[in-house]
Amino acid sequence: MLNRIDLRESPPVPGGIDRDLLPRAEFDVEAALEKVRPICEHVRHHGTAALIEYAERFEQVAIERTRVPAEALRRALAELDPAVRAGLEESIRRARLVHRDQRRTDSTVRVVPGGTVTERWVPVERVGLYVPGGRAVYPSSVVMNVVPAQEAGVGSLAVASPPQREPGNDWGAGLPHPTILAACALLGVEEVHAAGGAQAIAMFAYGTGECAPVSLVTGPGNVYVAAAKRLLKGRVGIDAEAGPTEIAVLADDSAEPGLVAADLISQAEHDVLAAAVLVTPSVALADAVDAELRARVPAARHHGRIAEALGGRQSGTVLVRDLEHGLAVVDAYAAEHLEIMTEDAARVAARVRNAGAVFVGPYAPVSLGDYCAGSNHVLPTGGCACHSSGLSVQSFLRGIHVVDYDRQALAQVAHHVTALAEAEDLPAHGAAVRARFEATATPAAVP
Ligand code: HSO
Ligand code: ZN
Repeated sequence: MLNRIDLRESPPVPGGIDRDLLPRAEFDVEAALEKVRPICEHVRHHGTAALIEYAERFEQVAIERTRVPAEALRRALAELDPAVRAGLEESIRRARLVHRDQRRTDSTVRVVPGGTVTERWVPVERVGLYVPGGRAVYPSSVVMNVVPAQEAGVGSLAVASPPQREPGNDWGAGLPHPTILAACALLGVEEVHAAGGAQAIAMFAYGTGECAPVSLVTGPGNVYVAAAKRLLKGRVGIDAEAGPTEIAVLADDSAEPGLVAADLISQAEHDVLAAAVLVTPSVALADAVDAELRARVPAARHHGRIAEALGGRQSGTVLVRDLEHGLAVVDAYAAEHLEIMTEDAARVAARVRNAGAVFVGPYAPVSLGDYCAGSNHVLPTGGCACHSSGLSVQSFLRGIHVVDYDRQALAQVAHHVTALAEAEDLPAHGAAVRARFEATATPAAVP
């Protein structure tokens, strides 16, 4: 079922593991850039009119405005399935617990007497959260984006999600999916726009008559959304260019093959490009997981895309010499989600360096984290976990250094500034410091 990559005999390379041997999806953001550029320009110059035009062209739905009326948000919440509402409420409650704890407090360091540096944490003023629509309707992603932004203290929050053509009820055509609207209403988000794809990102970046520009855009999306983020980065901040979802499982003989298979399938369910990777020193486990997959995939509702994802070059079983080697492989792979299904899983998990999120032992499947663990599910993909983190309160804050030195404290260090400025051939830098003392100072104060 899964491609097998046998690294047991592979010689070490500089850095330990040859990443090119590991499975990984092609996600060609570069190629999408050229398609996305004119769309962004059109939104920049024509605002809402461009968004109306693109809703017609890409979503085949006529809209008159992007802003969702408050009444539609209220109605969506009133009509939400009570079980889904209860699930979302629990998801929100747990996410708030975890994200509230991520808040930062300002701190002041007294560098010298009379000289302090304070780090002040200031929330981004206005944020745009993109929530995909179409095949992927994820109210859980509304929770994962909105909760950290709110806990960070972001004052102004706008959500965008594509307008639906066939809403499945009698009132929602041209609006985002009703469950998305209901999730927004539950979270107290009042500004929601029916806008999808690259054009939604451009709406946030440039602003339109209906949507004020934002400073930061977050949220997952397809390759066009990722390309628009890359294009407009700088004009707006972005969280990450989210790629297809990934699960890696580091497992030994103690793992239950049925659970490993169930978890690989759970993320393969997202997308034909989703990646499911098993890393194990046990050929017996690899064989047993394959057998479980063969039995389980045909019975799954989305068996077509699951089979394609599992059979794709981005998925596979990597055979390693031992758990030590396995840890080196999962670190080199830097999965979005990494499950540890080994003996003494907590100890093994503590040694992982690169992963978006780590799930420890048989009772912490990735799908728990997708909805109700309290952790965030917007995580770095495509190997970016070796340098980036998932969405958090920190993503919505800026740390501002406030430098406060008095005359004495500046005098004490002035000669060092002058020397460094001279070394960089920037004498005006040194002069700016000396000027403080030349005008009013007694000569003795000048170093
Ligand atoms: N596993 C996805 C998130 C998600 N799963 C949303 C279900 N709904 C990426 O972390
Ligand atoms: Zn998921």
